Amino acid sequence: MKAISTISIACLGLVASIASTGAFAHIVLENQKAEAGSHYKAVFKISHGCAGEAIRQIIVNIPEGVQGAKPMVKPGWTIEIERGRLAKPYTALHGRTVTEEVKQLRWTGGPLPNEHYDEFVVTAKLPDAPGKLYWKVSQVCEKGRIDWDEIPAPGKKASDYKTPAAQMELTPRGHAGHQH
Ligand SMILES: [Cu+2]
Repeated sequence: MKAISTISIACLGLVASIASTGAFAHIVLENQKAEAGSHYKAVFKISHGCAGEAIRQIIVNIPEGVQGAKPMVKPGWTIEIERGRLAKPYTALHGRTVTEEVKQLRWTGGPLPNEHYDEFVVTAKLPDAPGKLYWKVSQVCEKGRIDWDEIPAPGKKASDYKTPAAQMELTPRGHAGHQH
């Protein structure tokens, strides 16, 4: 009995602190800036269900140009990895030719109640070109789903949309170690 009430108090505290920090009650990335071409740990922050319904599945679509995506295992959730053929094969570490790439990751399980917070993690190599990078993510609930897939039109920002894709900024690569 005591343990249960402690947990629910911790949950309430977490919900309150998220609400106070923010504008963002959507699925967003923890770190929204990284160097182009670097190895990146994408942490997707999940802060609510679908109109009060618990989440049963999280779907992360891997953006074009992101290489070698790997989902972090998560107790209570099973992972599916969907791969697709690449139009342009590339050469990876150790001279290995890559003809297929991870296109989508799905975690199924939970449920993750609307009142709770959670994170889903992917590691991958980012594209080489600097600029904005958008990750389309979906949450599937006991009833209904939300697709965070809107990409801002020129001159607009994510907050202008109801269901914006998770976004980040790829900064130019550092020059350390380059020959000029
Ligand atoms: Cu939201």
